[in-house]
Amino acid sequence: MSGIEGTIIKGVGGSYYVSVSDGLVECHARGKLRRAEQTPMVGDRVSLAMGKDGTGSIEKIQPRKNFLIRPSVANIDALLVVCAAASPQPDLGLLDKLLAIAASKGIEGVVCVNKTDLVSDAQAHELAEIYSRAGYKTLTACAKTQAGVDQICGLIRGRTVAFAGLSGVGKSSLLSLITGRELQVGDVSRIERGRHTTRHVELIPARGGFVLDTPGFSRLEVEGIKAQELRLYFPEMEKLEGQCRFRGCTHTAEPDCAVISAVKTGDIAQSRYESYRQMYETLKDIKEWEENK
Ligand SMILES: Nc1nc2c(ncn2[C@@H]2O[C@H](COP(=O)(O)OP(=O)(O)OP(=O)(O)O)[C@@H](O)[C@H]2O)c(=O)[nH]1
Ligand SMILES: [Mg+2]
Ligand SMILES: [Zn+2]
Repeated sequence: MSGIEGTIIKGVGGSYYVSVSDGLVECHARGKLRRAEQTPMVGDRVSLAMGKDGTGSIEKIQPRKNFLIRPSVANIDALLVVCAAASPQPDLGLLDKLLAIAASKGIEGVVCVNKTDLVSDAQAHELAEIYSRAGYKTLTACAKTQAGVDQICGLIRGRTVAFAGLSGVGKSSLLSLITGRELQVGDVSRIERGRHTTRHVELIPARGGFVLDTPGFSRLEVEGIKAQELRLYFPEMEKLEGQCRFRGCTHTAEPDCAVISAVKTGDIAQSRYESYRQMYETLKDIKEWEENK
């Protein structure tokens, strides 16, 4: 009876919808999972037992490769951090924060500059280049003309890719093109008043993998990262590890710091370094506060 494997794509009330090789099965969690305080999450790989009525029960949750808390989702392979070339203006601090969080969880961070129709090619390129030079896979796209959508599809190929970024950057617009499913697209004026259009968390099958819109992920906190490890989650700084005078250099105030030199020569983008400093200060304070408790 058991032995069917699948992936939870959404949870509604107490039910979970599990994608299996030949379709979708509505499931409930077994009491033994609840007693073990194992709550299934969207993205979980699970083993099912089928009941006579065609619904299933989740017998076992496979160990998670990683998970995010808000939104609550497991086993993400890549985080596509979407920004708009304009409208809304790019928030580089947020981009850098999302990319560092992804890295800290072992998730590949990829940058997508959308709405390239609103700026010159040179402007779009300049923005993208900050990230390609830092060592990220970087794409440009336009949901309006569908340019660049094929490259995003190429990124998915059998993997689970979460889309993140400020409200209004075009995540749902791109996802609609990729999945062929009509997702709610918001109008910018309403979004600018701070309301998110996208709400529930659901994996959508696409290109042999899954994609996921992450409403509210832009407000994510950097909790869980240690200040002294942050430098390892900025690839262009990680690359210079061991080249500063002091071992474990935090790249903030130490003399003969290879990172600070690289910022001066322009090899490391000023905006990236500023984001690092800002995150570092926040994380350092969290730690001190916890130690003084
Ligand atoms: N000019 C232009 N407008 C776009 C593009 N992509 C999306 N838009 C518009 O931008 C607005 C917001 O798009 P959404 O796809 O709803 O943005 P979102 O990132 O899903 O926003 P939230 O769900 O609120 O997080 C809509 O009016 C889209 O039509 C683009 O490439 N060019
Ligand atoms: Mg949306
Ligand atoms: Zn240093």
